[in-house]
Amino acid sequence: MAANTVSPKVGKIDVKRESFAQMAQGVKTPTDVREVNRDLNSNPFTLSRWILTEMQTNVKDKTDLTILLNAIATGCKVISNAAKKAGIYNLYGLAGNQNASGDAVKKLDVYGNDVMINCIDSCGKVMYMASEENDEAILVKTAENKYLCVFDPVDGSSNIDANVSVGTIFGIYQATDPDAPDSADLLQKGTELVCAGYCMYGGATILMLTFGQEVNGFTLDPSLGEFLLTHENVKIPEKGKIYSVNEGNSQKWDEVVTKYVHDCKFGLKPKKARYIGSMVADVHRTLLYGGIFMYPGDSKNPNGKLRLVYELNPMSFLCEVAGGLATTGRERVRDIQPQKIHERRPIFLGSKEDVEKIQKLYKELDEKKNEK
Ligand code: AHM
Ligand code: MG
Repeated sequence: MAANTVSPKVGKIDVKRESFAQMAQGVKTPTDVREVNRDLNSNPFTLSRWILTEMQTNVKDKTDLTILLNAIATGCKVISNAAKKAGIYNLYGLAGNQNASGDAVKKLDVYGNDVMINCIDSCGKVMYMASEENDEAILVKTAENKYLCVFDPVDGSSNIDANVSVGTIFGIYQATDPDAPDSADLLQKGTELVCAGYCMYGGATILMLTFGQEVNGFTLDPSLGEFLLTHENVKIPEKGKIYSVNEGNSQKWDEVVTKYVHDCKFGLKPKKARYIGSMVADVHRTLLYGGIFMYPGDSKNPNGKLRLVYELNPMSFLCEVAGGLATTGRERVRDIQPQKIHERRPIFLGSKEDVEKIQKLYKELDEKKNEK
């Protein structure tokens, strides 16, 4: 120690390091900040285990759906790995082209799309897929015509270069006639979804999934390479304290959205504003904390920005199963008959009471217009 140097004062907390084995036995840190879940360590509830259990109780065709879901989960793990290393392996930035919706495509979009297509293709149970990144339906000639998959491989990609959370959104439909393959089966209503989910690549990688009975969430344990059940039977609060919308578009909003957002800010109980600009992250927060996520139509884009088939329908399914609502303002999202793979619709999604309020405002506006 250098001469005249005074040692820093040592606080009262005696820091001890416990081994993983001690943690697994439930030994607490001196400050009791770390709760150890012994069940999780000694009896891990992996995604595969959960799928098989879920299938035993709720779903008939458990083998093929398990194979397909494992393929999707593998794709999500690979994309998660790439997202974490994007800065190192030159996956930031533009790929140099536009997708079917006219968005600039990022390198991670292209990589994520290849991963999802290859993983789903390899499972042999899906003859048709639709991706945000492909203009047309994707045909796997060698596969069985059992299921159809719709997905946005890397949603929120404008955020990628800033290391903000992005995610994969997916939905699974059943083929209407296995003996008569038809890409039109990709355009089934959201009410026909067999399964939907998203995987969020954030501080942790979390996969949220539903077959229609419950919404459950699984966090990727990087040391095991397995998704473990962490969010059981998620229920969205009846009413929330958060509103989430891109207010940069407010000049173009209609009177209903303008009034609703004004009420969120200046009502008796003002709400907090939170907007990430990654639908997966904004919806994930809405599912857990409640409130409303909106991407409304406006005077420039009457149908908003988000795509019905592979973004809105899967998210609406998850939200409804969790006890919330998802509407365009005038109709339930999942009741819409899609006409095209890439069509857009406005969306208001979240806590029941919050979404009902905007439905009521649209109803009142339409009744007033009809009276005239
Ligand atoms: P993308 O599919 O091209 O990534 O666009 C979808 C994203 C959503 O994740 C997000 O809710 C929305 O675009 C944000 O749009 P904006 O930047 O206009 O607020
Ligand atoms: Mg998207």
